[in-house]
Parts: sequence; C-alpha cells; structure tokens
Amino acid sequence: MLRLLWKLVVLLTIIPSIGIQANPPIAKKTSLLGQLTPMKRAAKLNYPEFPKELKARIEGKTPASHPAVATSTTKDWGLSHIGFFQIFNTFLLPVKPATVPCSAAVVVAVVDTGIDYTHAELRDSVWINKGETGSWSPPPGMERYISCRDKSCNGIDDDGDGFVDDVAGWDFVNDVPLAYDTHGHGSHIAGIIASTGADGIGSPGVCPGVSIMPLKYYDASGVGYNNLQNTVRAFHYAIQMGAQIINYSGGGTDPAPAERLALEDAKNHGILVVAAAGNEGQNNDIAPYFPASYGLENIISVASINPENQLLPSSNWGPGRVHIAAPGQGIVSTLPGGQLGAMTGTSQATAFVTGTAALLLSQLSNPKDFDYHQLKRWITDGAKPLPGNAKRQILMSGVLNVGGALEAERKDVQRDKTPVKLPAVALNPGKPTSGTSLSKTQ
Ligand SMILES: [Ca+2]
Ligand SMILES: [Ca+2]
Repeated sequence: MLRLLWKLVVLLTIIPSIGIQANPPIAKKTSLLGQLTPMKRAAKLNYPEFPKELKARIEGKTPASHPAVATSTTKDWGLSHIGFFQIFNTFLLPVKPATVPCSAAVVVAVVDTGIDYTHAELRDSVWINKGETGSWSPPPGMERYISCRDKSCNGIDDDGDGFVDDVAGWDFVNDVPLAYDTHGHGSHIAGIIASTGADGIGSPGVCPGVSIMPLKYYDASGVGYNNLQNTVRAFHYAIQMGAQIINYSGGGTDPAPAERLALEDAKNHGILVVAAAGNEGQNNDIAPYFPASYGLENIISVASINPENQLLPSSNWGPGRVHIAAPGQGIVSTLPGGQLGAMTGTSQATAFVTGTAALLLSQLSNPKDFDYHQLKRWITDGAKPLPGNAKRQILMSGVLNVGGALEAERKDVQRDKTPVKLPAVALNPGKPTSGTSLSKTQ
C-alpha cells in the first residue's frame, strides 16, 4: 500500500495536472546515429526544385543515365574493407556491364533526414513513383492560371496512395513531397548505399544505380515523439510503395508498439530492415536499442568497426541481438550542396549492409522472388570473422564481406545468366580520413 501511495506521489509530481497527461504515453526519443566529424557544413538550404535531369525522368522524357562507376579512385577505406573491389571480375553479374552493377528495379527506402536529390552523385538513384508521372492538362479554362503540365506537380493524388504528388518520396516532417535533406545525415547514408562517385572525387557507393526512396522522418528541432510517429508513417509508406529493403540509421532506448507493428508488417511483406545497433557503447542484449533490438526475423542489426577490425568504443554490440559489423569510422560520403564529408557511427555501418543487400538483390533475375530470409542469411553467412568475437561473443556473425555474401547467394541460386566480366579496374583502396571535408563544385 505504501509503495502504491509513493508511486502516486511520484506520478503527481511528474504530471502537475491531475487527469491530464503532459505527454503521450510513449515518448520515444529517436536520434541519428552518425556523428558529424568537423567539416564544412552546407549552408542552410531551402528546398530546391528537382534538377533538370531528374525532372526529365519524372516527366518520362529520359531514362536515368548512369555514368560509369569510378572504382579507380576512392577516398574511403570502407569499400575496400568489405571486399568491394575484389568482387569485380570474380562474382559480379552487372545489370549494365561496365556501368553500374545494381538495378533500378530494386527499391531501398532510406528513412532518415531526406536526401539531396540535386547532388550529382545521387540524383540518378532517386526512386521515381511512376504513378505520379506523366503529362497532365489543367481543366478547360484553367490553363492560363496553372503552369504545371505533369502529374508530379498538379496537386492531385494521381495514384491514390494518400499522398499528393509523391513522385520521389515524402517529407513526413513537413508533409510535403520534396524530401530534401537540410541536415546531411540522410544524404550521407544514401551516398554509402548508392553514390556513383562518377567524377573521381568521391567514392562510389556499394550499389550505385539502385533506387533510393527518400523518406524524411527526422526533425532535429522536433520532439522525439514526433520523430517516432514520422518513423512509423515512413515505414508504412515504404511497405505500401514496394520497397524491398529499409535502411534505418536511427533509434532510441524505448520500444514503441506502433513501430514494432509497422516492422512486423514489413516482415509480412518480405522486407529486410537494416537497423543501426546504436552508439551508446552498450550490450544490446542487456540494454536493448530500438528498432534494432525488436528481435524480428527481418531485422539485421549492425555494429561499427574501425580499419583495424576493432569495434568502435561508441558502437553497441551483443551476440543475441547484433548480427554483423561494418565500417563506421570516418566514412566519406555525399552531403547536401554537392559536398562530400566524413561521418562516424553505426549509421554508416548500417548503410554498407543495406548497399550489400541491394547488390545481392540486383544480381537476381527476379529480385521480387526473394525476401529478407535469403538476404539476411547470405549477408551473415558471408561475414568474415571479427577478431576476438569467438572468445567474447560480441556479435552473431562477423564483419560484412560483399564477396562472401555474393558467394553465399551463388551457392543458393542457380543463375540463368552467364556472369559478365567487368573491365579491369585500377584498385586504389582508400585510407581512413581525418574527417576533413572534401568540397567540390558541380
Ligand atoms: Ca500519390
Ligand atoms: Ca499528382
């Protein structure tokens, strides 16, 4: 009885107004998991119009043109660490020989801060919702007042999915179609997955040419509860619109039933969810981190390592709930405003796993015939040992290895195509950066 009274006193202290809850019952603080290293940040940007190249794709005038992947120059150590360059000439079955190894038919939802869809290294990988493309004419008599002549800008939900003009994703923070990234995190994640690195300054992503669905949930100035609600809405959108992989480089220490239900729904749709293990330096088996720790079969949880294969001190771990490790220290990737820069955290490690999953799907003649079961198994079976893991049991498997995952896939899948060899590429594995930005003009 005394305990009950004490609880009541505590409750009244927290909630001054009896009967009125100050906050919703589940106020999960979601946070991003990639820490910006010192660098020149992009100036505050207003949401720009789509670039003309993307606009032409939206209007159905041109297909995406993918420049060749610049594998000869890279400033990043992550790709070489996961064996990316060894896959050329050995495993890879390029969808478009000598250009990009990944298929635009494979859709990866990046639930994050949006992306810079104007960035030269990202814009060709932006997912296009075909239901909101194509020519459109204003009603008779309205032509002179309405300049829009395309479904993407007519203010009508042409495909009836509940979102008006969602031609290239959705900004759930502001509830607008343009999911532009004014933060930097989402563009960095998208670049690790799919940057073309085409101009030789930046690094290619693991899977250039895959379709990135930008879904913006995170508002740095917003409260955690809103970020959580936006996360859940973004998950439902990704499921509804046919994403096969979801990258979630964020999270929090409190579970949320709505989030779990959304991810169960993703599981029922065969979607692989790649989630950051968290940057608390904790054992997730004891102190879980969500959504990585929900324990759903379709979630693969990712820790971060440095070039010496050591887990970063900030990285969470746990043999029960953390599956694999990937590079996460000083990773160079794309930033808004045509820039490049380095970030550190399990966010970045997560994106390497997502890119690998997209690459695996791209190698299949019928990607839609495969789901998270196979993807997760190929990725974990293909992992390389993490030194010390056998003794200390810090992860379920080991370190991400693209070749290992492709080999595991090849053992499973009888291909109906003859592998095509890419031209030889000059390998120049990068070194970890000091975290300085690499600005470039475009
Ligand atoms: Ca729509
Ligand atoms: Ca429309």
